[in-house]
Amino acid sequence: MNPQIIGHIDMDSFYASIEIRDNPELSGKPVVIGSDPQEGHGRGVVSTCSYEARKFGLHSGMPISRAWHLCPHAVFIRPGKKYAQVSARIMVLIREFVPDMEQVSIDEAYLNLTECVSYPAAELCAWEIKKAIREKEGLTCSIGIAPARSYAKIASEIHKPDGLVTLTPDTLISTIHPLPASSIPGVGRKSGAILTQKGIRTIGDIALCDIQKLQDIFGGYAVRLQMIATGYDGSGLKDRGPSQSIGRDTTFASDTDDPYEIEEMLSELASSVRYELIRKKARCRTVGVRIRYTGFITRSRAVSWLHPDDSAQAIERTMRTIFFELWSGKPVRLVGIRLSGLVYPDPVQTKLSQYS
Ligand code: TTP
Ligand code: MG
Repeated sequence: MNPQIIGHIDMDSFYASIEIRDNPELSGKPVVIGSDPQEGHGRGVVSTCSYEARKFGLHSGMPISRAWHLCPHAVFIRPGKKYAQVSARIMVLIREFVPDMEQVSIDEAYLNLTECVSYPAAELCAWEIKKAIREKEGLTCSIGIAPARSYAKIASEIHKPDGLVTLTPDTLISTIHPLPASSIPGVGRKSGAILTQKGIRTIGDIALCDIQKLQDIFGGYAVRLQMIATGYDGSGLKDRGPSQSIGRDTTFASDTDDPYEIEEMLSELASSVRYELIRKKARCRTVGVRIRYTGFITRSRAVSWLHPDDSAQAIERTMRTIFFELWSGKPVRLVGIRLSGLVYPDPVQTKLSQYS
């Protein structure tokens, strides 16, 4: 099995960027999303702010009155309702490139990039995701790629906004050790300040710190913290219960532009994923096909049915339709098929039907 490659994607100043996109006059200005500042007397907090506003010291969670005093000429906007819809569209887009993903907040997801096999290939996939989000949604994001979840999250922060940082097993330690200790997920502003007081400033300092000292501050989290700092964390995507999708892909021994060869391979993959579907006693709602051309340009599309199905005809027919939509005639390196939106039999219904 290949060693895992994990990605972390996080949209840049998400709510603020959506407002700026929808009102280009705001571009380049400090924009603050939050409650009404009432000329410095407002209650409530900053939800987020543009990177221009951050130059004045503003950040999420700051009292809105303080934000107003620090930057009274900023444009203050009340949070809108559209953010959830934009988020949902972005998550669908990301899933087209990386079906095995785990959304963790409105603008953040972990990606299992292991099937890219190499770090350069994972990076190309990340560039494509960034490009698609920019073209389709007019927004930028930052992506980190690393051997584990925690390092991917650290990496995505390094060159924000619009960053892409890859930490390979070889560069991991030398890159993360000089970073502030608060770069580790779970070390908040407050505990970061306590660490600084004790002379623990960087991730490297955490790695070398006496565990007892860390336990005094972080209790049970200290061991995990030091594990991350020393480069031993291996966490991947969280187990999300019964699998929500079944996917297979194959790289051709040599790249091919023969549509019959490609179709035949897809057919084989389709019967293999269908076998797995039947074995799980599940049906699926969505069939997705992925084609990676020579040079790693990847095209994928998914089609969903109104009713879940498990028949070979439905899966094959949908697979072929998508394939001919995606097919450009150029040499192909890899093809894949994925069944998602899995529906499992309701255990209560199944039991009842045994008696009827
Ligand atoms: P974040 O990803 O934490 O922040 P961000 O996307 O605005 O900025 P960054 O470039 O640093 O990633 O949060 C995503 C959105 O969640 C953010 O745009 C607004 C909302 N949010 C709140 O409403 N309150 C909060 O305290 C935080 C942290 C975020
Ligand atoms: Mg964000």
